[in-house]
Amino acid sequence: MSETVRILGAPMDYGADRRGVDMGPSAIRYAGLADRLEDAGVTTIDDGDLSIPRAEERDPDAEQPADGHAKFLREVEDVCTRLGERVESALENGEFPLVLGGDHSVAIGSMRGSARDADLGAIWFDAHADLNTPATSPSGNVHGMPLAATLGRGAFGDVDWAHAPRVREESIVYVGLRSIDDRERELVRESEMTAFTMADIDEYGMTAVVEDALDVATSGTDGVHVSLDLDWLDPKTAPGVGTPVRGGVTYREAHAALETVATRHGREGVVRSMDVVEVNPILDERNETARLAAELTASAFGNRIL
Ligand code: HAR
Ligand code: MN
Ligand code: MN
Ligand code: MN
Repeated sequence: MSETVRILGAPMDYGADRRGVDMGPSAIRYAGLADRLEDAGVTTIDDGDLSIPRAEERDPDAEQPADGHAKFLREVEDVCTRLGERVESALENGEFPLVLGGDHSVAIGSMRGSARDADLGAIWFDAHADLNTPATSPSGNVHGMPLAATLGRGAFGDVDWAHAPRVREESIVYVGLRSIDDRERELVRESEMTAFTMADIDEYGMTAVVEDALDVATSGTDGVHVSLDLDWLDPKTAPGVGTPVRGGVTYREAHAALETVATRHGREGVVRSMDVVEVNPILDERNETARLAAELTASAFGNRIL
């Protein structure tokens, strides 16, 4: 039986400084996402986009935690609550929720929905650790905080992000980490998360790293959330992102990684949900990064040449 993927657009840019990432869902669709997924043998249903008020209409500091800074906290919480409900109902229908961001704070909603009825592991394909709390964040941008929020770490004021978190630190794995704030480095070191940096990819190769990551994320969990931040790739390959970091994953490595996920998913059905985030069409070159996002998503569902 073929898998049904429900596409959920979350055109949110509250979590990032560079405007434009709210156009990500349109750009990824326009780049042929549904066709690429059909090539992979998947049936798609597109839910369209969540309706999200423009940032200009809101005060980023209307509600702030006592200690620290987290811009548009209420707005992000509202979007993530609605998104989480959509993710949860897709899963209840037996569908695979695929969330298109938007900045990476949408992952708070994706993971909350995906973890509602399951113990969830996660693979974080990203240049960044996204483990800041409002108190440690150098920017106040929530896209640098989704893992902290999901784990129930840090004080987010009145906002109880995680509710009952069913994502445990030891089930979260970074792949491709290469940009980390000083205080975040301590948090990652002291945590029980597994971190494969770019240096680990150099040393062991992408396929071996992703196999190990899947072993960790599936161990003792009911399924895995795959979070794909396009700034994971090298900016020469994926220029359309707000926070590029050089020394990233190559085109081939990226496909190899998602193909490894697909092989394991095809055998064991281990992946429950996915998000594709941080595509910024304003900074992109001829929609290249959005096209890559569509292709890599198809690779994750088993698209192959032969
Ligand atoms: N660590 C920095 C901060 O907290 C940069 C945020 C990360 N940007 C992202 N997330 N695109 O992966 O502000
Ligand atoms: Mn990120
Ligand atoms: Mn339920
Ligand atoms: Mn990132």
